[in-house]
Amino acid sequence: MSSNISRRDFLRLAGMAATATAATAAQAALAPEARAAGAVTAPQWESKFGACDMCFNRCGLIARVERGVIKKLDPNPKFTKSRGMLCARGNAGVDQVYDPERIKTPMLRVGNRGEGKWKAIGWDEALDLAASKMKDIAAKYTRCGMLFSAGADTQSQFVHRFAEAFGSYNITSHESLCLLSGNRAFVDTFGDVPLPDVRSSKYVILAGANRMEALVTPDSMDLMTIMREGAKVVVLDPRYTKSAALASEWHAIKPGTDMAFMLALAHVIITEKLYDPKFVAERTSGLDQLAAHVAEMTPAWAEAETGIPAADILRMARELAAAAPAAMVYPGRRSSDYENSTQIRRSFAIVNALLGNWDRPGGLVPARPAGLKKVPFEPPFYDDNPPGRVDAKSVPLLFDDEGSFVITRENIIKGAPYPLKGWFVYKTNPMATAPDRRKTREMIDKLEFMVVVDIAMSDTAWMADLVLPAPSALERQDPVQALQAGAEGACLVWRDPVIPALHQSRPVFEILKTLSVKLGFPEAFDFDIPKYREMQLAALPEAAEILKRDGVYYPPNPPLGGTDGQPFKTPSTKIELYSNRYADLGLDPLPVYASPKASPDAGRKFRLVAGRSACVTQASSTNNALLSEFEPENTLWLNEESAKELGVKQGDVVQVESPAGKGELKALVTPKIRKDTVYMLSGFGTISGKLSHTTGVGASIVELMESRFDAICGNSAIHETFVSVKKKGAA
Ligand SMILES: Nc1nc2c(c(=O)[nH]1)N[C@H]1C(S)=C(S)[C@@H](COP(=O)(O)OP(=O)(O)OC[C@H]3O[C@@H](n4cnc5c(=O)[nH]c(N)nc54)[C@H](O)[C@@H]3O)O[C@H]1N2
Ligand SMILES: Nc1nc2c(c(=O)[nH]1)N[C@H]1C(S)=C(S)[C@@H](COP(=O)(O)OP(=O)(O)OC[C@H]3O[C@@H](n4cnc5c(=O)[nH]c(N)nc54)[C@H](O)[C@@H]3O)O[C@H]1N2
Ligand code: SF4
Ligand SMILES: [Mo]
Repeated sequence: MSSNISRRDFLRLAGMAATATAATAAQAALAPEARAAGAVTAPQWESKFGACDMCFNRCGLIARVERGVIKKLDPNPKFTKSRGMLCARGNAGVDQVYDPERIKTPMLRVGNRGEGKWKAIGWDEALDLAASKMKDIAAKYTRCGMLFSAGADTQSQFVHRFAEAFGSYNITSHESLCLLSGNRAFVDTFGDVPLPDVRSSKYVILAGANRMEALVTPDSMDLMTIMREGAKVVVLDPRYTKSAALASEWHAIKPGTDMAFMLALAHVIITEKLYDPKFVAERTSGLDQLAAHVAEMTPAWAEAETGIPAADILRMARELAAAAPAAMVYPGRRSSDYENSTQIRRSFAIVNALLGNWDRPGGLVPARPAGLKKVPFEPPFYDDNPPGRVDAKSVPLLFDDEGSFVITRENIIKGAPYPLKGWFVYKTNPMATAPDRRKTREMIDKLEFMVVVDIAMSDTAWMADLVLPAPSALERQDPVQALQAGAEGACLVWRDPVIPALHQSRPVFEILKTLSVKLGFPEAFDFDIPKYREMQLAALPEAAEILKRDGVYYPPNPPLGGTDGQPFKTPSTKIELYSNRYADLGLDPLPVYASPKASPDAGRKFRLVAGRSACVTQASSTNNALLSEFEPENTLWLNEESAKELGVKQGDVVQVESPAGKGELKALVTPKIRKDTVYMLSGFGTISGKLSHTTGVGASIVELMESRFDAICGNSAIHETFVSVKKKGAA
């Protein structure tokens, strides 16, 4: 909505930005031989394969490099997972490389925490310091006194490996702020996290997923294609998103009521016997209990909860069932919404199971074989360590390898069950992505040492003791990564530098390898990246050559249906409509619906929800100069009737307040959101002194969000906050 430049202008700007901001960087970037010989002798143009890193989709790309300067990024046509697309953020990847605000050298904090006083230091000093601080913490607080957090990245596996070798169980990632409740739900129902085969689907219900802006490849493009071919896409969202605008049908569902909608679908599907009887009898367990559970959950009942007309719910249930198994309740991705998100997502899984849309075209399909080998490693055992993670046993079904960032943070603040005093952060920015920024700050204040490896001075880096500069994905060599694309199968990508790393940046792999020597466990990193790739590809002898030739490799993809007759990885070996495991743990074995709690405070009338823009990645690409042309600041989406009641006009500055914090930003008065809901984009109102596009611009959504989490798995719950809104200066 805020975009006022065309796609063509944008692509031109992307090229120009590379030329302008790269002028000096170009000198540094030239290979030494080229510099010695004079730039004229360097090849004019080179095309090099890469994989985008502006989000986790890792779309295959071709970098056009002229004399050591990246001029343009294009999609790799052989990378069919993204259907030949490189999105706006992907194009703007050039600016991430040549961003003048990039961290250039290791930086040591010299002022108070968060004050922004830094001293540039050399790598030797930086890594000696990191090693000695980590040693001190291990000696004083055991090895579990260090927390390791790594975001979505091909090299994050090395952070996990390092943490294990170092001896800490405390590892978190972006996942407990993102998708764990959805994963929990599907693992506990299907025994696995299935993938949607959107391409062959005839009917898709998108609930709480905005695929036309929150891009997931190939799903986003496939939704467009199937609609052109006559498939139906239904969107349930309290906001009129771009997905809603493009869909066949949109319902402004009341936030927090999706489970009522799904249980009503199950009611219709069961009472009208629209389910797949053979599939349900042979492959699921608990139909009778489910039937009894949803007996009273009629479309009329769900209408009162969701605001969606009963006749529409009835019709959608019938249409969905008629299209099955080439139909789906889209499983979604981010599910860090509510305290009962695991159960909400279980209701999604259950409707899919009734329809028998498993391992068939157009339904949910199992992950396909990728053929990558794990690189083995036996972590040492330290007998003075505490028995488990700092967040262990905090919720009934924590994922042990991911834990819960929100609960870990709470326990660090409390110092219980044991003190945790050091933090190694790689490529994740919890100061901007974990709900309740003041709590993250409070946690950081308890630490004795914090080191952040990032490309930019994120708000998290801004709080650190030591900041280490990372190269972008266009400047480094990465291991092989397997990506899944529904029925199309897995594909493999890797990265080689398209230009030498700028400034003094060093990949986290090198940082960890050096630290592993200094800390006395060099065997954990007893390889370089080429050797590591070789080990990963041991079972795919032809893959390396094809990766070099095409920039992507497709392993053999067996046809769908391979799991027919096979047990599911659940305790009963069936899809569990009813979960005995949940019953044994004292959890509801079927998703039990309760109306969402009203605001505890009459003054705080609006539920605050989060969501994506196609031109912003999470909370951290907002400082990209090209992308900020599209999203220069965030605004508060406020329904026009609510605005009228509050006396707020288009563009007025409003004050938003919650028990966690407050913020000021301009109002976007719009019919595109429910009266009881407000929305703002994440990634603004930053505090870092080195994010000039976002610091002091708009408001921070994490300043407003309360610290809540899913009761079953500890995933953050970022839609549980009610806020008050008033015009600035109004009483
Ligand atoms: N351009 C872009 N693409 C991305 C990303 C990005 O940052 N930018 N991030 C990637 C990542 S990590 C993820 S996890 C995915 C996230 O992609 P999605 O899973 O699609 O998540 P969101 O964009 O957060 O969309 C959630 C939608 O739910 C709506 N909503 C809020 N409350 C409710 C409710 O109670 N019920 C229903 N039915 N809807 C509700 C919100 O208004 C919002 O539009 O996107 C991925 N793709
Ligand atoms: N308010 C709010 N909170 C959210 C969400 C939301 O929509 N709104 N979404 C949630 C979801 S779904 C997710 S997945 C999480 C994501 O949460 P985060 O993992 O924190 O994601 P980003 O905001 O993308 O932060 C990525 C960090 O990596 C840095 N970076 C980028 N490229 C490189 C590189 O090549 N090397 C290194 N070392 N660093 C690099 C960036 O500068 C940035 O600091 O946030 C969750 N929290
Ligand atoms: S969806 Fe866009 S940002 Fe994400 S990897 Fe693909 S091109 Fe890059
Ligand atoms: Mo995410």
